[in-house]
Amino acid sequence: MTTRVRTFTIAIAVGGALALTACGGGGDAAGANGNGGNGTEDGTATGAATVVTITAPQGSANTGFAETSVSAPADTPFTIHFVNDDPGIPHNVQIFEGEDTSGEPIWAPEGDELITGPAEAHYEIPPLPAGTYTYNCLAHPTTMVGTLTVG
Ligand SMILES: [Cu+2]
Repeated sequence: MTTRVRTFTIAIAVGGALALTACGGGGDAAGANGNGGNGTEDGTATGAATVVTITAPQGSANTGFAETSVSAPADTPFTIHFVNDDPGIPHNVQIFEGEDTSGEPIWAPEGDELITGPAEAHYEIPPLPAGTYTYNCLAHPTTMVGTLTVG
């Protein structure tokens, strides 16, 4: 009879505490699935890669990127998903430290490659220290420009 009392106690605990889910009996499968969702949320927050989308809309040579400011985590590799929605016009994204874009970019696509819309590219950016950066398009550096905040 003492065993039954303990079983009840465990069932209540499973309902309220995620830690005990793994130890629960097969009868609690539905509850375990529900709790699994919470674990996924935690994993996404810490383990998934950051993807930053930067879009060149039609006419962006004159009007600029759709996103004039983006952010990324410090000291962590991230991906820029560059979407060129400008038919027949080549664009890209390159990154400069600080606000001065007169020198060499700290990151640019291999071979300074431009992609002609409609097209997409995934740029793998290495870890950057916290700070403010500027991105622009090699072909239209004064009109297509934005701020990347890393931190
Ligand atoms: Cu451009």
